[in-house]
Parts: sequence; structure tokens; C-alpha cells
Amino acid sequence: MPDQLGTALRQTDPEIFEHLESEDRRQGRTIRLIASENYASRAVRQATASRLTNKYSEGYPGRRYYQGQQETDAVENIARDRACALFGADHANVQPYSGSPANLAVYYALLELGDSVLGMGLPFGGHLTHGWKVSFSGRFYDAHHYGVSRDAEVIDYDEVRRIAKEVEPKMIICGASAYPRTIDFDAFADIAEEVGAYLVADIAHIAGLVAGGAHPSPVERADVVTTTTHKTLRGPRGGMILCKEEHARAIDRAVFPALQGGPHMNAIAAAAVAFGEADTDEFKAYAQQVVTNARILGQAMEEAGLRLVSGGTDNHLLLVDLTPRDIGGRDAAIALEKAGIIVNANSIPFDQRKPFDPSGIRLGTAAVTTRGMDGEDMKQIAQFIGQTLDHLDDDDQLGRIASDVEEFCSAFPLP
Ligand code: DSN
Repeated sequence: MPDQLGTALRQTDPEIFEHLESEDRRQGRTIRLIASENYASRAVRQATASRLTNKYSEGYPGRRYYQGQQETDAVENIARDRACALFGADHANVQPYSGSPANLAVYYALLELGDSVLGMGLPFGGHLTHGWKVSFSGRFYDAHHYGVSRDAEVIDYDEVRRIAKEVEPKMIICGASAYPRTIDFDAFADIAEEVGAYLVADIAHIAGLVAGGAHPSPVERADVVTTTTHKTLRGPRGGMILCKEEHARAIDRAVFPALQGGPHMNAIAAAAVAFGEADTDEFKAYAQQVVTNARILGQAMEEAGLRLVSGGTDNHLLLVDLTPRDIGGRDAAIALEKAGIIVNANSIPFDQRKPFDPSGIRLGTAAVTTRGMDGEDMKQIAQFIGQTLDHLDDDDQLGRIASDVEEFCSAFPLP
């Protein structure tokens, strides 16, 4: 519940209030393993619910189109300064509404329609906006893809170089939505330099790990870095673009006025709060624990006989291949939800099944780590998952696991 608004909301709109309360209970009694989700702090949620939601602020600090910007200018400057300090960036644009609009702005800023781009293919863990055909990025640009190697299931940088030399992209995008291994940003930067391409790193998934020192940073070498603010970074829903000074003007003009109107200043205030929270030793410890938890969860899943794509993880994310168990990812995700464990079905590299019912599930440890769960708890979660996959069609058994999960979760209050 948006704490300070609870009473008013209950009175004004009991129907919505009940759904929000129910969502609070759902988030509390389930083990949330969706790799892109987290629990924002109470302070972040309070800023999100602030009266800045009432304000229009087209433009940038010191250069707005409407009056009344004393506080919005201050808030946006703080958000930009904190983002630059946290990531060591020259320039930050904190106005993108989310990750996809941030990426769209980068295409707009750096490319002409029809220019060639090279990104990770969606079936291998890339994002829709990295050139996939159903997105603007695959429709309006000449998109090419790299994937992962068949044997090790990791990015083969020699192969990326070979493709880059062949297609001569104007922009290379690295970063992923479902890749469990460290991304070698230096290798990508070397390749981009060799072929004269811009390098864009989309760190939406790993931004919190980068900020917390648990994954190498691309900021030094990439021309532009995009991210969401709500995944491992644990802020409000939103997007952000970091870039070298030479691209600052083009990026800012792409976000506004080219693609967006008024920024969501309440979200920007909340992002500023989250950047402040992330610039602490406590957050560094959190980021390390996210990675430790993922590794322990992965080991425990392997001990339970499950196969992990690439044989493990270096970050917050695990891709589980259910093919050896002859279980579809969709059936597994539905059964896990009945057991109180929330994941998403996910394609695995070289998947033989369709994207809506793929061969894998994707798990992440950002949210459970925020709740305070540690390595021992990961082993317990792996057991719950193993039990669920053993009783896929047994609703009684799944209900019993859900009760155990709820009791387990009750020891970890929501932030
Ligand atoms: N929906 C996000 C994710 O789950 O990874 C990517 O946009």
C-alpha cells in the first residue's frame, strides 16, 4: 500500500484499494524470483507517490517550458548528479520513462533510419530493442545479431568480431535480459573500435550489480549506457541514459523533444532516492549477496538434478533448461505459481520450443535478497522448486508447498 495515501485511497476507491492490498499480500507470501523485479524501499515508494506527479516539466533544469520549476529543477539536478557519481559517467539523462524508451532515444540520437546495428538476438537472451524484428529496432534499422556458442552457451567474442566485420554496424549493443554470465565490456569496446561502431551497453538487468561493484562497469568504454532503474538497482520504474559528454546534447534532444513529453518528475525524485541508497556500503553488500545467492541457488538446483544454461551464473540470474526433465517452461512456471514461487518461462539458447512455451525458466535473486534471504534460504528455495517440478499436476501437493512457502516468507517482512 502507498503508506501515506492508504486511508484516502480506501475511502475514495475501495475497489482499487483492495487490489493493492491484495498485491501487497501476494508479494509478501510468495518467493519472487522474476529476475527483473525487486522491492523498492519505502522511501522510494513515498517519493513515487509524492505530489510531483502533479507537475509538468518539459525541458531540462534551467530551461523548462512551464513555470513553477523550483523543486523539479533541484530534484532533477540531484538525480543527474547522483547518477553520474554512482556510475562515474560524464552525463546522465534521467527522463526516459523506462528501458525501451531509453533505448529508442539512443537509436534516435546516434543513427539514421536504416543504419545497421548489431545486438544480441532475443532467443539468446537479448532484448526486443536490441534489433529484434517485432520491435521498432528491427523494423526501422538493419539489424544483425550475435548469440552464444552452442557448447559453452556463452558469448563467443571472436564470433561477435567476425559478424561485426562482416556487417560493419554503425552501433553495437551489448547487454541482455537473460544472460547469466559476466559481459566482457572491454571485448565489446575493442570490437566496436575495430569496426568504427558506437558501443551502447544496456545494463538494465545488472545496473545494481555495476553500481555495487559486483559486475564490471561499461561506463568507461561505452559511448552510451542505458538502464532501467527498477531491477537490481532497486529504484522506481523508470529509465536512464548515461553517456560521454560528446553525445550529451544528442541524447537529451532525442529524449525531449523528439520522443517524450513531460518527464515523470515523481519517478525522477524516486530514482534520485534510489541512487542515494545505492551509493552506500550497505548496497555494495547487497549487490555481492545477490550474486552469492544466485550462485548458491544454482548449485542447489544442479544438485536437485536441474540443468543450468552455461552451467551456472556470475550475476543475479539463472536460466534453467527443463528439457532433460521433459517439462515445458510454461507448465513449470504455472505450477510454480501455484506453489507460491513466481518465475517466468524463458527461451533457452537454440530452443526447439516456441517463445510462448519455451524450454526454460528464468530465475533471479534481486528481490529475495532485498528481503534478507541468504545462502541457506536459497537451498530451501531450490528444494521448494524441486518439489514443485516433481508434482507438476498435483494441485493438492502444490497447495501444500504454497503453505510452506508462505510460512517461509513470513520470516522476511517486505521493505
Ligand atoms: N521485462 C524485462 C525483463 O524481464 O527482463 C525486460 O524488459
